Amino acid sequence: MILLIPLTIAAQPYNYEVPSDRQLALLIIDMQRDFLEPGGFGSVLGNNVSSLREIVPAIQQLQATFRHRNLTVIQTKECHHPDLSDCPESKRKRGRGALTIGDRGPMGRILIAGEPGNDIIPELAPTADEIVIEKPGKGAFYNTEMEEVLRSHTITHLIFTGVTTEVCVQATMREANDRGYECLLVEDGTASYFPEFKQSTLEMIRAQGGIIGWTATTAAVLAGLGVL
Ligand code: TIU
Repeated sequence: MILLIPLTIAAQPYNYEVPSDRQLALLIIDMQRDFLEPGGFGSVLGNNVSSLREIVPAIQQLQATFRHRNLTVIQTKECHHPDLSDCPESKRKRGRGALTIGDRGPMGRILIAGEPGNDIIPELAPTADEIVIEKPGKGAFYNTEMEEVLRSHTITHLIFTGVTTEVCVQATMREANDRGYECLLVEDGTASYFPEFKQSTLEMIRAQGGIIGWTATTAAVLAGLGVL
């Protein structure tokens, strides 16, 4: 017999209820060297990448808790095939810096699958049996196996972390919300190169009675999981 463990997480705009912890997954979006280290995609777009590191300990704590409870953890990586067949020219042309997607930088070819710079940062490295979904877009449902993976794991509730808040995290959360998933964004587990964009994203997600979903702190999520 499978034991159903219901969870309540203190969140905004109101409590986030999960019927069974088996229906819950932790999503870690794009915590890659390409976004967090100098010389990667984030920095060739002109951003100061150092501030994103501050969310690493919170995500590590959530990752460790989900692993310990044998709950589903899914990581995503934004990347393209080496021949760029899955990268629209419109995306390559953006940024207008000296380097763009596919060019060679200090960590290998920028935003290309298999290059050192495209790896997830070592602090959050997935174990061999954890799910990693490669995505060519900002949203993690576009042109990926995400929906199939969630369905096969009977996941209905998603806890979102990662970077950047208003780009890949928000895009994925909106895609998930439209597909009927109940989504919660971890306030101190997500970061943007623009703190004011992060703040606005948190507010727009939980506005209008949770139009896109919920937000909560790492401490509240851990408390809901019975950890703190
Ligand atoms: N540039 C930026 O803020 N983000 C991205 O390009 N990708 C993700 O958010 N992962």
